[in-house]
Amino acid sequence: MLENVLEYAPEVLEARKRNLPIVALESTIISHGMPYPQNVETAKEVESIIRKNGAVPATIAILNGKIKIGLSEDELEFLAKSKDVAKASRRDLPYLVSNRKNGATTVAATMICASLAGIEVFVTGGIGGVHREAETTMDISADLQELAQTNVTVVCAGAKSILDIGLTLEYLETFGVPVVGYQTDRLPAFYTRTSPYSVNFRVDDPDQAAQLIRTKWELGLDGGIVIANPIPERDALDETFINEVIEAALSEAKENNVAGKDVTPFLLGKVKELTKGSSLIANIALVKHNADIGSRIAVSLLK
Ligand code: PSU
Ligand code: MN
Repeated sequence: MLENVLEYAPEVLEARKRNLPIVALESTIISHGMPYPQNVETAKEVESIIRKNGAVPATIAILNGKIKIGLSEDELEFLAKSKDVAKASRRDLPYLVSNRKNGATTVAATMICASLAGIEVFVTGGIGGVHREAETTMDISADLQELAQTNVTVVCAGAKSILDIGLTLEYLETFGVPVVGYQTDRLPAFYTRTSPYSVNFRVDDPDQAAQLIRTKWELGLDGGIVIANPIPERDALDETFINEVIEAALSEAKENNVAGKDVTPFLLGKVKELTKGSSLIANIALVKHNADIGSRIAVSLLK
């Protein structure tokens, strides 16, 4: 069954044959995370950064019910432009595949597909987490459960403070997911290089990251690892400014009774609107930076 559902791009197929490092990329960030045309431009630039470092990019999505491991330029363009591609997390995959639909994969779904394709490293912007007031809404991203069980390393810029970062760390601790700072002791908060929280461990180069990842899996400890890589200094946003924006976005979400899988896209959209585009520039910069570090880690894992 699986071989009929998984479809590799030619470049990725070739990389598999030659045992080259492959880096997975998600597609929700393209369809629901950034506006057109910056979304497709960023997706292409991120792929080229990965290639420059000697790895092969595999952007993942569901198209006509096929799990695509690597997308063509036309497919990227389609995802970037289309208004009605479903946001696809773990629970959505069986429906989208069996009904031959399209879906843009979240962190959780991208981890699942990467793991099916034997890909160990995945680069994105930020992970989902425990939302603020989750004690009453029970809104906890499926990304966290995926990190608990699926063997893929996720390179990101930490978690946005649209979330309750403290509770997100508690959840990850319970499920045994190491949160590792890349050249930092503080957990980055996406737009800012720091947050009030520490990471669990720190690595300072790709080899140290690769050793930790390899060791976890050799010990039979299933599940992912978060590599938290701070946004470059020059692209970081002012902490007070972004926190005010996030508070405003959160109260609008509450007023509008936004729930379920619409919460994160709603908040991201509001933040973008209220920062008049400066959050988008920061977002693009941090994803590219993650692609650079993530592909170096993927190369190191194959040494
Ligand atoms: N956080 C971001 N940008 C994103 C997302 C999260 O800063 O694009 C997307 C990712 O695809 C992530 C998903 O997996 O939102 C989480 O959604 P939810 O909170 O509904 O699980
Ligand atoms: Mn949610």
